[in-house]
Amino acid sequence: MNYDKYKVFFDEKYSYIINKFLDNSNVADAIKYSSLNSGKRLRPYIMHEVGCAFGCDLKKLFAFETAIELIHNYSLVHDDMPCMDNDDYRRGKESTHKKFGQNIALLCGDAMLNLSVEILTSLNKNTDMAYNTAMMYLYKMSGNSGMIKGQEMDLYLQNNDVFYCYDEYLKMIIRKTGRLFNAAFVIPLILLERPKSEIKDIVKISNAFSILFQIVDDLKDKTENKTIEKSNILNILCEEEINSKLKKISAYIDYKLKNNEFLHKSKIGEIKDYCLKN
Ligand code: GRG
Repeated sequence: MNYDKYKVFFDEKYSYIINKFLDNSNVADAIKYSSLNSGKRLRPYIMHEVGCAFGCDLKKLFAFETAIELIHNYSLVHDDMPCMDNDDYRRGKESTHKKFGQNIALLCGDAMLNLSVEILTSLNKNTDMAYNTAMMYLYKMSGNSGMIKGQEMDLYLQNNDVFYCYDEYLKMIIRKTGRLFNAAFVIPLILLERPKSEIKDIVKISNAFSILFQIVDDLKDKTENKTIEKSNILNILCEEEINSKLKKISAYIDYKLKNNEFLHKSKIGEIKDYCLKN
């Protein structure tokens, strides 16, 4: 399925499922406001594409596609709050705490994380060990040793006068941005109980993808005249060096995809090119 078709397909099902779980409340309204009808849906699309390439059960996988997007959305709601990045706008509209207040935004993020578990445990009944392992992987990647660790590293770098080089940047990015992409790439293989060697190879592609994605995102801060934060790559390398890194990472991803028995015909290369251009 191409990206535009997938987005329509995903948004329709995602919205239906989320609405089914929500009551009438401010927190429910904040969840709808922050997670429906917006966002690029890259993580679920990657998961779907990898799942299709490897022959995954798409019904089981869809629960994970929904869960990963909810986790991503919760992280953005919390990331925008004054105690974190303090952003007033997200996806072209007021950020959730600006619209609903900090207390509701905090609860909205917490509720989205919980909702992701509720959805995973109720959409698919009679699940097997592989399903449980995939769930464990998802929450390890998003949790304290994964995405949250990356955010903590980012905060430390922002708030302390420490030497900050490209290697430190990579360590932080691989966690903050990369762990959720790891989950998007790897979960279909866990569900299919593919061998560890294959998973290791996908993690390499996924790490390279995350670095490319985050570097492009950092560069946008300059073109959009936003404050360049201390942990932005623009504070570490000059633009010429950054562009040369991007070229190398992109070529590496192309090489790895070309040589992967399952992914060589997938749309992952197109998603990477889309990220480079947008
Ligand atoms: C638990 C208090 C608390 C906070 C969690 C972990 C965390 C805060 C935030 C990390 C999230 C973050 C800002 C990651 C950076 C990755 C990034 C550039 C996200 C934007 O992703 P896109 O471009 O967003 O895919 P859309 O809007 O398209 O979904």
